[in-house]
Amino acid sequence: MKPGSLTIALFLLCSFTACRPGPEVSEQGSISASAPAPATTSAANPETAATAVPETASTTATPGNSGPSLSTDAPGRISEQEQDALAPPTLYGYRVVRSYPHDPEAFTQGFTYHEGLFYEGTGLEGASSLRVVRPETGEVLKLHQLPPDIFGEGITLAGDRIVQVSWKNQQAFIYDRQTLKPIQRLRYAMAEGWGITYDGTRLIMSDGSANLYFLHPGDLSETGRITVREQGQPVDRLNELEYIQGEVWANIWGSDDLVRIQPATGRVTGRIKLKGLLPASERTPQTDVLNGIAFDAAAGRIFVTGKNWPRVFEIEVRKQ
Ligand SMILES: [Ca+2]
Repeated sequence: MKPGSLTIALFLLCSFTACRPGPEVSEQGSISASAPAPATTSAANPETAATAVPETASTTATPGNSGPSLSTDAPGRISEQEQDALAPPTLYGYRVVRSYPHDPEAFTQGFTYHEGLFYEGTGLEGASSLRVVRPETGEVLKLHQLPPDIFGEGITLAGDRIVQVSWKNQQAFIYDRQTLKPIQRLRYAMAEGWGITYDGTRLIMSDGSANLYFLHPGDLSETGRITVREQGQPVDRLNELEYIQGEVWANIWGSDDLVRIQPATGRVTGRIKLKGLLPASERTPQTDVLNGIAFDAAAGRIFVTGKNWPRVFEIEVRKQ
């Protein structure tokens, strides 16, 4: 089977079985008008180390994003829509199709693919960068260093531009895709920036909570948000994102799992278990967490890597 065919088939199955809009959509105004503060996790300095997060880590409740409510017009029964919201996600394993070299000094925070090249954003103050990388060799073809006080986070392509967010600076850096020349800086309202992706119309951003924020690509104003839930429960620590054929895929910070999210509802329809992807023999004290999903839309290829990982893996997901 051609790589990616299974993934596409599963998407088609999803579209017929479980991708109808649910009750969780919350189209709100700007954060300042609708909520006192963006939701944040209680984990301290979550992006600087791979320490385990206590089980008590929780998400601040956000007005307008309460859990699925049961209907009152049909006592004792729940609607099909509500059953969907509470259904367990499909579980997937993986198969490595191929691996590519990756700079083990790259503290990967943003990762995407376009026309034969990886685009990668790295983090840490004093070491944050935006780079264009040749997949086959790992060669850095273009490099832009961020100011030393900026901790770089997620990146995405949006047309002929690249958007790179920062961890706590509330600033996004906009670049020309071809040259990496900085075009402008824009502010956003979320207290923290983690991951970002683009669905062709909207930027979609994570902030370490269970929320995804939809932003206007022109000025980063919020046009809506959803809370991501798995069987009705919020899934926080959403980190690096990738828009893949109508879904948002996210890796969960500190875990080896990716989740597949319906952007219209926030429902987690699938969970991909990547434990063991980077073999123990290739791990060093500097090796950090899984972080980074990229998608080759033309060929249906999925790539994943991690912070300071020596390799990028092209994977095929398989239903367990
Ligand atoms: Ca990505």
